[in-house]
Amino acid sequence: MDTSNSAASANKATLQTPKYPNQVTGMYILARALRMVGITNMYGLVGIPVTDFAYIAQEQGIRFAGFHHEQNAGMAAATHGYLTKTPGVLLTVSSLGFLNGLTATANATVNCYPMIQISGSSEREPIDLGQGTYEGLDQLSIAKPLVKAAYRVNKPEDIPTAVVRAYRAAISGRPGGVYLDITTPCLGAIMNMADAEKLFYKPVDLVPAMVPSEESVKRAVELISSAKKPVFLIGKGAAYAQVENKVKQLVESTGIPFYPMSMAKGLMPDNHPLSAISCRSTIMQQADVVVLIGARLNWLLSRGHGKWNSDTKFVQLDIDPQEIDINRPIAAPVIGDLDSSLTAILSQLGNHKTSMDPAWVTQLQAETKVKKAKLDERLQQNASTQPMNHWTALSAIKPVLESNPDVILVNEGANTLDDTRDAVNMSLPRHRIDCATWAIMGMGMGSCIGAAMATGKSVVAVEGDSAFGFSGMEFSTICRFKLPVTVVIFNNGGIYNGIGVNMSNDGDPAPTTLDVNARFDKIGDAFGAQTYYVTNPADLKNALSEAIASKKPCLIDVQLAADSGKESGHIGYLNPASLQNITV
Ligand code: ADP
Ligand code: TZD
Ligand code: MG
Repeated sequence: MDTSNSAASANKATLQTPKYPNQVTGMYILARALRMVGITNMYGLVGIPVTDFAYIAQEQGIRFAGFHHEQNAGMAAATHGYLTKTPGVLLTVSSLGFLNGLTATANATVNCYPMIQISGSSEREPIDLGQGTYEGLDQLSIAKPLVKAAYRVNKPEDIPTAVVRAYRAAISGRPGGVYLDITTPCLGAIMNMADAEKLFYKPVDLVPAMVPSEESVKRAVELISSAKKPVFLIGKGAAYAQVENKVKQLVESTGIPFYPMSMAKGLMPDNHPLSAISCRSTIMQQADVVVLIGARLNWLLSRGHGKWNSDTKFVQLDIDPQEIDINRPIAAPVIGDLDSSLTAILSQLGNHKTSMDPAWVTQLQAETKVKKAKLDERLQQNASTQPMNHWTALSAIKPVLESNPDVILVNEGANTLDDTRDAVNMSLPRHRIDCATWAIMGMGMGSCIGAAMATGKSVVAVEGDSAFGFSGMEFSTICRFKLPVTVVIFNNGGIYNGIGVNMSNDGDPAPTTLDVNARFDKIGDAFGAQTYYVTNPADLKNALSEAIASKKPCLIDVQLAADSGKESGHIGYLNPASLQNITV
């Protein structure tokens, strides 16, 4: 598209033609610099000024996944970062492409996932003077408040340094999203290959260990060993840090029960005898010492208030000192990377006797048994309901997923999220990826793609029909890349359900209403996937087993009843007080 010649004339560097291979441009330097720090994958959407760069990156051995929308590519990069402990990379064009991607980079920052968003940006002068250039936007200023770090590169000579800085910022300390703004002139600027070669270097110690102080470890160990009713509360920071072996050692050597947050499910198996996953309220009300391992005391834990006992003491293992004391006083903070902190705690704990009351474990185990029986009963009671509800569908899905433990489960929606999380036991670490800290919709297809590409494993997404809509077009990307991803859509015809009533009665759908008769399987057909439309649990079970076994893109449209599901799933209490009775 050529809307003006002013951009090209202002950018003298792009007017010259580089004589490859003696000369190279910023794009080549960027691709090489990314390879030098070990980047193997990039997710994005091309156009002016980054199309050539994506081609060169592919040539240089970076796998490039082209998407339909930048937010989804960003979700893929974030998931890649979370699963591999290396930054995922997102590539966007200027202005709206940048903004579309930035939503995912901001979400990654909130969730402590390492990623780098690289965006082309227009040349500075007309932006700074507000002269109306092609896709002109002061991107760096916009990104800054939403990301962990943001840098702009104006000269090709600076690219390798910028890439290393972005990498270190994304991954050191608390991981997060980093924005790297690369101007069009910089991407097109020409250098002699020989000079460019001198710029590259392999950075040393990219992820240094951060060892906790001895004093903090001593304080924590004394508190843990003096506790009568202790619990280890495990968050996705521990999953990210890949410390499952140390957590297992800690739990099994002390006999202390554990409680996993949603994405920490599977770090220790949900059906482990010391799992207290069903005892959330009891832990809040009765535990005397809670050890937070890579989990924040944020809204997902009532910020330490609500049901929590005001006498409960907290030990908190985290890499970020600013996380301490934010909602409740933390009696024993241990600041360090989890691997170092757990190593130190394990070596000290051996010298201490624990004081745990054995009745605490028996109590939690008895409660777990009762809760499990209730869950089984719920699944049983709904197992043959027609038309299906969420629990009918889950009674079919649960045994299939649990007998395929190495499949990564991606999960979003409201009831679809809450019920799937509660119903499906996980037994391996980093096998559950969901809408996480912000509880956002739209992470689904991107996360499937990121998970499949980062690990090579099979993925199953269990999606609400609304949730799927946010990223559904990327099912085409799943198909183009022939990924072993099965997308299961719970269609209850709406956000929360499909029975909303429009209070003006003008014939328009209600705000929560979508289409309970929609045939999502036909979307899959459009892209050549194996598809299924199922209306009963037996067909769903067969379809899911067959889909997983195929290791090909599959889409299963699960027909639910329109009245299945309630407003906001488990978190309806977060809605402001109702003004009038609405039907939803
Ligand atoms: P959850 O949602 O599962 O409760 P959060 O995202 O709230 O988990 O918390 C994750 C925590 O883990 C963050 O406070 C983050 O600083 C911390 N964290 C991330 N990586 C590490 C690491 N390598 N070592 C120590 N703490 C980490
Ligand atoms: N937009 C974004 C980006 N994130 C959100 N969380 C929402 C809107 C609000 N929202 C929820 O919190 S859950 C949800 C929305 C739109 C969808 C729930 O419907 P669903 O699942 O079809 O995905 P169920 O099974 O019908 O509850
Ligand atoms: Mg729905």
